[in-house]
Amino acid sequence: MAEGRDYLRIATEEAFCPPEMLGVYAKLIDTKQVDDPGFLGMWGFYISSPTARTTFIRDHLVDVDEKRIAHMDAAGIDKAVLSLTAPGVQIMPKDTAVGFATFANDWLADAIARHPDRYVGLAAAAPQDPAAAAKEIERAVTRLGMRGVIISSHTLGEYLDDQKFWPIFEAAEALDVPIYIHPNTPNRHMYPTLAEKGLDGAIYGFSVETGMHILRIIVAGVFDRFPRLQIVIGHVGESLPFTLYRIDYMHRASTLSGRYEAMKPLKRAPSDYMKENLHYTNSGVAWAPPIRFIQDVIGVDRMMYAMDYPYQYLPAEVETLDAMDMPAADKKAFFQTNAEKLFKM
Ligand code: 1DF
Ligand code: MN
Repeated sequence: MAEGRDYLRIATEEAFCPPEMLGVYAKLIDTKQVDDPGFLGMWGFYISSPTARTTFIRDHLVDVDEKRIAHMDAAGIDKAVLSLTAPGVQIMPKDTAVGFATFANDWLADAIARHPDRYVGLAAAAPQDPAAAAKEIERAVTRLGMRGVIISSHTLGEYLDDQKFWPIFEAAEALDVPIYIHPNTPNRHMYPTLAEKGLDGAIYGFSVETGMHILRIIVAGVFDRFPRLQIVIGHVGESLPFTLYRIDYMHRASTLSGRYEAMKPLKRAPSDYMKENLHYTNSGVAWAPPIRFIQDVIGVDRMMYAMDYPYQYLPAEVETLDAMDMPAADKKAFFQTNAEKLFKM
């Protein structure tokens, strides 16, 4: 810890991939073997574009040693929670996905073993095979020491509110580890309208896709069935906290009028789950107003720091966040202690 600072900085949404994953993606793209225009649009670009930004991203996703540690040191990041970059194995054919999740988790465990004071990790899993995913989550947590699970929103257009995926929630709840629901590109029905104006990616489409996924999970009653389950969402809660009041109001209005077969009354209001089953990070948003807003409406103990390396590596953002006008105890919760508790660091 540097002088003048009484907190560690723990970054909680930090992406990596084994180099082999870029090879798998290149093949999926070349052979157009995948029915997901969001993936083809995003990774078709990132896999081969020669720009400075995309080259930086490729070079640093696959590095978990000298370059990444040097960047963490330069930005003053003490520890990182590493997770397989989106969409991870969720775009791969089922058998490939199951095998690659195991490979990626072993690869990450090796990296953590080389830098045990700097990294912890989240386990990848393949929802394409829910039973195998639950088993791999258990192996990765109990044998490899992973501190949670990473899921990149939809899996080939399917969402975790579908009960066939609930073994994943069951495993996470039983193991007492959180699931980080990271963005994926919007599903193939939403993608064209967003991509037409360049809005499919991190600028907006990621939040539309991922915020919807979280709401699907809430209204499906997942937290009534798994009341101790904890889910983490980035990008200042994919904007959901801002309209928390309206989500509650309209959920109540719709359930009272019985308008939707798929929207049944829940035990509690949506905002209750947002306050007791969700954790939030500021990934990609180095801006105090929405961070303080979430601390205010959700709770100081549920708002955590994330950089979103290597997609958004700006050491100056760390200084901006250090300088936030915020009580010292709340800033320490944000940068350090909330992550330590949730990820058992
Ligand atoms: C971008 C950002 C792309 C994130 C990502 O996956 C991603 C980007 C391909 O900036 O285009 O995961 N991100 O997490 O911020
Ligand atoms: Mn991210």
